[in-house]
Amino acid sequence: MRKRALITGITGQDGSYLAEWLLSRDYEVHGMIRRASTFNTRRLDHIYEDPHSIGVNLFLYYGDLSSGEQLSNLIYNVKPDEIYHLGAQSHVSVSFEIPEFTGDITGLGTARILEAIRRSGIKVRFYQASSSEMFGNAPAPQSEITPFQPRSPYAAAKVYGYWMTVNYREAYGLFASNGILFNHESPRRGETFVSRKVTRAVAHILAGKQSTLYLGNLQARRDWGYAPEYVEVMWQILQLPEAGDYVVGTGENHTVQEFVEEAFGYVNLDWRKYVKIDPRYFRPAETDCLLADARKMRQELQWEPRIVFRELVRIMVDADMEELGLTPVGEGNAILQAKFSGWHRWTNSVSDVLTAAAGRALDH
Ligand code: NDP
Ligand code: GDR
Repeated sequence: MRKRALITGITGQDGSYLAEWLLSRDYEVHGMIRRASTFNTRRLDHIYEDPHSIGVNLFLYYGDLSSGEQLSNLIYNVKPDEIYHLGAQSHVSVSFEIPEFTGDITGLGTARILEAIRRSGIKVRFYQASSSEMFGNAPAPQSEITPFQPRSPYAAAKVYGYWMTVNYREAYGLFASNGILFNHESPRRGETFVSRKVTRAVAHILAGKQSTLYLGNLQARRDWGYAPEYVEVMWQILQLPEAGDYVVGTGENHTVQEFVEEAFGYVNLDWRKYVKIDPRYFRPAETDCLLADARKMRQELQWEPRIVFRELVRIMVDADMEELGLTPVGEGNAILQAKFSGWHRWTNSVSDVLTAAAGRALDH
């Protein structure tokens, strides 16, 4: 029988890739989206199917993580086999400006779903999108046994969600797992996260549309991977015989400055001519150094990242160049063709789904 998955945060970077991955594995995919006055389904338009057609496998519903009642109704009506809880206010810097909202959506939102599952009595496997940010300034490398030291309202909310997931597993026997994912990026990354901010700026500078890139702390170190690989891992975690908690990352980290150097260097630009520091992008507290010790993941799931840092930067710069109508350097696209041509629902390149979808809207 066809499996049924419910995804919160389906309009986000990870949710959109996960929906594609699950559709390619013959799942029926259900997703919760927020009503907005502007279109927020851009990352899904290329896989959206008209509900009037026959054989539709993707279904979208309005809802919000602030409403336990809506979540209960959704879970009861859809009766999913697997729930991937990816919805969140996911921006660390923004969480300092809206800490209460972040706690409500990113923290309590998880409790609302877990409680809705418990009350429904439905046998379902639950995935919680936990984060390396929970480690804060705990010494690197960080593994499943590293104690959390959250350094932002976002990270504190994720620690709550993490422990609620463990608690529902222990208290009620729920199949509930945490994926503790380190930073993962892609051409679909939100434009205000540093990786995409940099690769977009490179393309805009080349196109003559931007002259300065304002950034904050260039010395923070992150373990950056490629998002489509990470959604495969989310699925793998829910296929294991037992629920558990897993660190997922590449085991290689770089400073923000190294990301900048790599992106500008790829197109032969001297980053020093364009990058300026704006203290407004400094955070009240920073997570300085994240590096995954993903040995458990490697052993239990035989997972190895295929796309490494240098390649990730090239994929993202190529995509942003294409999106602006520039001819990409091409190494990024070649890497994708060679290493990742499997289940992506795009035809020629990483960015054509974005440009093809521009201006289209879902019919709700
Ligand atoms: P995005 O910010 O791209 O996506 C977040 C999703 O959550 C969007 O679909 C957004 O909807 C939705 N959302 C936000 N607020 C609400 C709400 N009140 N009710 C319902 N839905 C809401 O995040 P990513 O895809 O990058 O990340 C997915 C998850 O994984 C998040 O929980 C994130 O915190 C976590 N994570 C991400 C990592 C990364 O490096 N990307 C690493 C570790 C964890 P809308 O489109 O309408 O804004
Ligand atoms: P992060 O990602 O906070 O790690 O959270 P982000 O890309 O926002 O920041 C990474 C590092 O870059 C520094 N930085 C800047 N960051 C932003 N956004 N904008 C800037 O101009 C800038 N300049 C320097 C930051 O200070 C930071 O050190 C992401 C999110 O996806 C979370 O949801 C997820 O849980 C973690 O990754 C793992």
